[in-house]
Amino acid sequence: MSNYKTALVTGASAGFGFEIAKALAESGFKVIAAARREDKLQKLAKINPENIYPVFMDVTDASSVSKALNTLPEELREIDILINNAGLALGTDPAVHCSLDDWKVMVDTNITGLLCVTKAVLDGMVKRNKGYIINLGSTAGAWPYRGGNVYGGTKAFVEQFTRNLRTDLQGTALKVSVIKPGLCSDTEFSNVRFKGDDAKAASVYIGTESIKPEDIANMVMYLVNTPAHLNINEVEMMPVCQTYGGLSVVRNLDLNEIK
Ligand code: 8X3
Repeated sequence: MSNYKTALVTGASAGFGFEIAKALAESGFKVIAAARREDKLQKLAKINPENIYPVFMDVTDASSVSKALNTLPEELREIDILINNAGLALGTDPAVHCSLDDWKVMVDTNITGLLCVTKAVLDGMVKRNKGYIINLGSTAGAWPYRGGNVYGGTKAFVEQFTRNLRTDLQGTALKVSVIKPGLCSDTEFSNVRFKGDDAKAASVYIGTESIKPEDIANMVMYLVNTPAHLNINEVEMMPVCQTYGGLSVVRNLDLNEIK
């Protein structure tokens, strides 16, 4: 095990966050499992009550983040690992038909939320010269697809912020990585994206063997156990059944203005 002892995982109530928190706790880390849904956090905590400490946190609200961190028991105050996992997608409509409110929610959670939590732990990590921040990006941040508009934009932010954060931390022992998964099943991602239309959500994965939350948790465990001198900057993951879309061409396109 690495010399990291304490980990904070956001979005720990389901999906990647749940599995990452579970895997870290099973490996002996003390895990602060943060999310808004306390009932689901309690379920997680029951799996490993000794190592999982559930906390209510709304990552989009800096005061909620600081309140949660300020009320941690003394032995959990020094956070060594931050897994910035909380995030969501809403809709796959083309930009012209999207709701501005949906866009704002994605920006709030995927960008502002990640920044609120990062800011809250970074100072302590730098002072102790010890820490590892792992951000959950997405292939959507690197590879555009129809309907990915703002979701992909927020994940492009996560990717570039990770690089810039790492650059700013040069000269410290801190590590920063971004994991960019492609198609992942067995999470609530598509159910949230399609606003509770579970049939539509399930159809995304028909006939695929997609990435599972356990695959992401395994990758996190690999990263946190790398030797002190090694920083894995970026990990892009896709299931074997998925690959790049290629560039598309519309034929006989009408370029005349509609009067
Ligand atoms: C999840 C990958 O392709 O559904 O971030 O946007 S994708």
